[in-house]
Amino acid sequence: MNAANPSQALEHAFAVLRENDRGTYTVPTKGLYPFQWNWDSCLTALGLAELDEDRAWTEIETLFAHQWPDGMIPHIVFHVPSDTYFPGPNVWGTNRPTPTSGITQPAVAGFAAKRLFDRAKDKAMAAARCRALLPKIDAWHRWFYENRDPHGEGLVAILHPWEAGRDNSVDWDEALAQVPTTGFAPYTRRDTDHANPAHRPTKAQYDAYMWLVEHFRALGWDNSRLHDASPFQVIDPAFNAILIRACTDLAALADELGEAEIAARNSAWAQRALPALDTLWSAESGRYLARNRVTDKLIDSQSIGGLLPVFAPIPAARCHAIAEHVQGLLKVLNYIVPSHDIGTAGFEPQRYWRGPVWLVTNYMIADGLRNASELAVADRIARSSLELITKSGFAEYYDPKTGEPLGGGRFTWTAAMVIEFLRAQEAELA
Ligand code: 9WN
Repeated sequence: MNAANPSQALEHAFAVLRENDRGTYTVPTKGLYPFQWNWDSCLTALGLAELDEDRAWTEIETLFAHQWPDGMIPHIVFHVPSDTYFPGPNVWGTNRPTPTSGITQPAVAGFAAKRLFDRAKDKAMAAARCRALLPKIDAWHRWFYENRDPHGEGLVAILHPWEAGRDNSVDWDEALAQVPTTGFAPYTRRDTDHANPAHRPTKAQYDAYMWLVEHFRALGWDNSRLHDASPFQVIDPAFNAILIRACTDLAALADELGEAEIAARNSAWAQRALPALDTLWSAESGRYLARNRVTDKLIDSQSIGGLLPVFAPIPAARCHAIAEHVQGLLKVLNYIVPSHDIGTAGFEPQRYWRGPVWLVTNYMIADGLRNASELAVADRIARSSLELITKSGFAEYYDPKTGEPLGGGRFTWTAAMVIEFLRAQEAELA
């Protein structure tokens, strides 16, 4: 379904959200992803708010109703059974009242809650909903720093590529090579029934994903043990930057609502993490690099993970370098921002997180650039995003050279981001 003009695009985006709405949560797309995903839901709430503010808060509340006793928010909540996705609840074996996965995802909830609150037409309702959510989001942030930064360096590690939300990024290749790929139960993938296998992660990557799941399950999903027991511990600059932004936003929100302790704690986490994040900056690459915590080595990969930190309050000079880098990509690509730089090792324009464009990462980069007053580049990213849906509809992701739609169709967070980009465009014209 293509969208020729802004009002049509908005109607199409609302239709996709309605279609994927399951009452108290949304699915990313039917078939390929039939459950609730963590960061999809939080970003989708921004689009839902344009339809119904109450429903937008419910999206985040439903996710947080499945918080683990230790504070973790799982990356998938399996609300109702479905056999169209693998791995399902039995493989995870987390023993939760409503089954969930056992790993987490980027911590966008704090950012989303603040944005919803700032824009709320019904401020009294927004304040009440936020007051209930604040301690839960705060507990999740604490969980990150306690369990994923056990040695107190200010940066948290992901223990599974799915946690980053950029499943098969080139960033993980080196660390994933250290994960065994034998000794787990035979399995049948379901993703390749719904999307072109040539555009999805490889079998070798899935084998390592499954080894890690079985390893953590054998440790009883005890988060106090998983970090040190994992052969895969990677410090992703994007993941850390999103957490820093969430802590910063939660601190501001808590302050506004008179929750001084939560405000002080989250502000302190962000202040401690920012200089630590800066140690990942590479002047040569003009971006941040991931670090393999097991080997203590920086990972030389030219991915979008190194540009996404602009979403956090990083120094202006770093924002400017990232803006110039993104601008430069337009000389070699029709659509920005690719998940991996064209012309560098590992780039594949159609394979999942190894080259294609996603509207959610575009949104976070554009938001950060806007905050840093890099308006021209932010606008250019928004334009590219809207050109993509005009040409190719509401796909999961797009080829940065041709704009071809890839992966799942009628995708929820793509629709939500279109609503966001159109909203910003309208505000500028007003
Ligand atoms: C694993 C739902 C999710 C997104 C991720 C994206 C993809 C899942 C998968 O789909 O991951 O979590 O099975 O491919 O990489 O970012 O949240 O849209």
